Amino acid sequence: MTSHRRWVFVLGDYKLRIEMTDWDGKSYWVEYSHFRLGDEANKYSLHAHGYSGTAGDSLTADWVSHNNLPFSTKDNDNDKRFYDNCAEHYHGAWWFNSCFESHLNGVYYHRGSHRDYFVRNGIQWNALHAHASLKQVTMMITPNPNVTEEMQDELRNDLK
Ligand SMILES: [Ca+2]
Repeated sequence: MTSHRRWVFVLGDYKLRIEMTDWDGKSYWVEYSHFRLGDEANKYSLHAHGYSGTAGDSLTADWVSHNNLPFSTKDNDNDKRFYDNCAEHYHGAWWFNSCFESHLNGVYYHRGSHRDYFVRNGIQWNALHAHASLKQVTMMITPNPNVTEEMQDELRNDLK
């Protein structure tokens, strides 16, 4: 049964909703109609598609996409920056590129200010604030009910 659960996790198709509030008290949301993670061998890579929302797309927009990138932690550097460890530098785990357009596991800064304007290691969603940390963030997933056999095949092929 364990493998069954794992199968569901890897191939499951989810909807992702992220709600964010900044220190001005303004709230924003984004949704990705399809969201799933790669398996352990693929280092839990990010696969998100179908953006909608009010915050702007700092996860999958072409010029800054985090799509298909593996998850990085400070002791597991899978990012695209060869000369640095993004997770260590920015104090949090994420699907780092070199390094990020969004980073929702950053340092919590009261009032949103960073100690250093150029460090940018706070809770970041660059489409909202490139140089200020967010006050509150919630990431939620819910399974997509209508995953067809065809879509499952696509997901399987995608993981090969
Ligand atoms: Ca690196």
